[in-house]
Order: sequence, then C-alpha cells, then structure tokens
Amino acid sequence: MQDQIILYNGPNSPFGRKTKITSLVQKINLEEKIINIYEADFLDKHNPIRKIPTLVINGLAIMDSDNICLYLDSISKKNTLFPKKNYWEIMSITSIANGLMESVLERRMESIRPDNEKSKNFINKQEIRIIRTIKWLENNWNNYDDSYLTMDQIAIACALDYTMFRFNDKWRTDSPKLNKWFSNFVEKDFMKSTLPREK
Ligand SMILES: N[C@@H](CCC(=O)N[C@@H](CS)C(=O)NCC(=O)O)C(=O)O
Repeated sequence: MQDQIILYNGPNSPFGRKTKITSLVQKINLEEKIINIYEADFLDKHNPIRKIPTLVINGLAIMDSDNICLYLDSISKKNTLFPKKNYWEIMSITSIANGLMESVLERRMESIRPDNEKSKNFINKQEIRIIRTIKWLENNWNNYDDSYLTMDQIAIACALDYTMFRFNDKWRTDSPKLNKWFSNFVEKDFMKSTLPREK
C-alpha cells in the first residue's frame, strides 16, 4: 500500500516553502493542506508545538522543516540535496538561512502588534540581524555549481524571497553577487510555483 503523506503548510511560510520545494524537486507525491495555523487545534495531536510545516505519514508526524526535507530526500530516488561531501557546510548554511527567515518572521509578528504592545527595540534587533546575515552571505558567497542543486541553495532563495515579501528588497542593491544568483534562481519552476501569497 502506498504511504499517505500529508504536508500541513501555510500560504506564505518560508519554512513550509522549503519542504514543498523539496517534494517537487525530489518528486515525492504528497497531499499539501494549506491551513490557518492559528486555528489549527487538530494539529496538536501530531505536533504540540503547533507549527507549520508538519508532515504526517500514515499517522507518523515529522516536524521542523529540516527534518521534513531530510525525510523527503531520504525516500527519493533523485540525486540527494544533501551530498555527503559538503554535508556540514550545507546544513550550516541552511541554518543561517533558517535564522534569516526566523528574524524576518519575528520582526513581522512584532510590527503588527498594537502600538502599545510592540517593542521598537526588538524590531530593531531583528532588522540588524537580517542585514548582518545577508551581508555575511554576500561576503562569503559560495559560487554554487549551477548543475547540482543542494538544500542550502533552496533555503537561501526562500529566505531572501521572504525578506522581500515581509521586509524590503534593499539587499538586492547592496549585495550584487547574491542578487545575480537569486535573479537566475527564481526563474526555476519550483520557485515560481511556490511564491508566498497573502492568506
Ligand atoms: N523551526 C521551524 C519553524 C517553523 C515556524 O516558525 N513556522 C511558523 C510559520 S512560518 C508557525 O507555524 N508559526 C505559528 C506560531 O508561531 O504560532 C521549522 O523549521 O519548521
């Protein structure tokens, strides 16, 4: 019997986008369910942290986007997105991209709070981290082999696109190497078909 794989995702989660792209690239057949995480009580029985993405396979739940991507990659017959040769570098850069997503998300959540509840200090801290991280990526740019896709490239592209979606695109003029790579990368079908959208 074929496994039933359900991906609980949101309309604009950059973490969820990584997992969806992995399923597309690795040709894993799954059912994607776009949910409103703030009303998803049902998810608690699978994932008490109640976050998207969450993957459920015949009742087994896998949470955290990196675990989900590793799982999808492990059941695929395609070339791995996590080649052994550069494994730790790929994982580390992926974590940096995840950190960027997290800061953009945290900044956004704080900025939409009522004025008397939001902390300018917190927003400022996130903005400094966003700018510092993108600058680091530019200064340490790894000229990727265009012919071999790895997880860190997908994560960086999702993080930069989410930065534009929720913050701004100033990094594009400040980071020419990143911008050049990004401009080509977003032309890929899996990037075009997974653009973040408002609910
Ligand atoms: N480390 C997690 C982060 C996932 C995450 O932060 N998801 C957000 C949406 S982008 C979420 O579900 N937020 C719901 C909440 O915080 O209540 C991963 O990589 O999957």
